[in-house]
Amino acid sequence: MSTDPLNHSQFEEGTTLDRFLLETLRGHPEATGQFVTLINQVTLAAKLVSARVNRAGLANMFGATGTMNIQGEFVQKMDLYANETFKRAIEHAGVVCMMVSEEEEEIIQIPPPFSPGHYVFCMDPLDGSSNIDTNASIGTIFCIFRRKSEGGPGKPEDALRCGRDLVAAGYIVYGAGTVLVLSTGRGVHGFTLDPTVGEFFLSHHDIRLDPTARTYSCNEAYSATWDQRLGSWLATTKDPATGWSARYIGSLVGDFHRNLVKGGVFLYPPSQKAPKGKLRLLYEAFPLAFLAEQAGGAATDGHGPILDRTLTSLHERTPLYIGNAETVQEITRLLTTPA
Ligand code: AHM
Ligand code: MG
Repeated sequence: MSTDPLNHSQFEEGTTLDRFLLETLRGHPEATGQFVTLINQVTLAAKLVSARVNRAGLANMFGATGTMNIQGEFVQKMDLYANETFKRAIEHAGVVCMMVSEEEEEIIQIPPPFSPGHYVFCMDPLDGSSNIDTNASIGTIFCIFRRKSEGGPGKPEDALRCGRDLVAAGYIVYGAGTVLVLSTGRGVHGFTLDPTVGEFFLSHHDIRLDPTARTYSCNEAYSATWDQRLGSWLATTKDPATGWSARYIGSLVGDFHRNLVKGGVFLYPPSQKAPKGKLRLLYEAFPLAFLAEQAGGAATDGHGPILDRTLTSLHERTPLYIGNAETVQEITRLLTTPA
């Protein structure tokens, strides 16, 4: 029998996420029961949010709440629902010492009477939510650190970390179907929710980014104020002989998922509108960079690998170039070469 824990033949049709975790984490002493419990709570919240996203038009959940979040963006009703749902599903389980959310300025502490656990859960509860009224793909992006502090409530140092400290990352995309993509540092795997039985089943085993794909995703309307070297690179993709095409939803999780499955590169450079980039390092760039590297791709901020960065503030923003390794390296080389 193969000793490779990720041998595909081991995962017959109908492998649930739960079984996959139990089988792949067996024999890894660092994987405690707390980790599996945390992922189980994440899937519970994902099922609840998925059900609500599907019914949003009927449940009066479309549209904005009328308030702005700490990022200066209009909060959608579904943002709040997703934030509360993930918090409530996780906080009582005794598996995290704190959480961080795009929707909350400060660290989220675990309220009494619940006990703190080993992990730190960071999330964008509903990425791309401004697209919800149009039925486009949106999703939850998350990453997980093992705590650094010794016990008791979590501390800022548990989240202000280097991306290389991550132990797991993933996202749930609520699209035509609901798919959870997860990596615990041993490849990237996708699980599709069967809503009729309420289970996530393995559907995308060991996803690899297609290195030959020539698709880019970016908001090209901002390109006039990008670094000129990037503008020149973009111009070269317009030569029909190069075979490039473009796909952009305006939902990071939807765009990234498309590129992960079909191959491609996503760019969100600094622009006049967003001089430091728009995306957040901790709960957008870190998790997707972890997944991209695990799938054989790369992610940089235009200078170096995203995962080499150390977070200096919870909601720090970053430029992001992510996807096929070769294209990401080419763009990074261009941006680090003096003009
Ligand atoms: P959000 O987390 O508030 O939804 O914002 C991030 C979203 C990303 O999903 C997407 O890639 C980006 O904003 C789109 O921005 P733009 O409209 O500037 O192209
Ligand atoms: Mg987001």
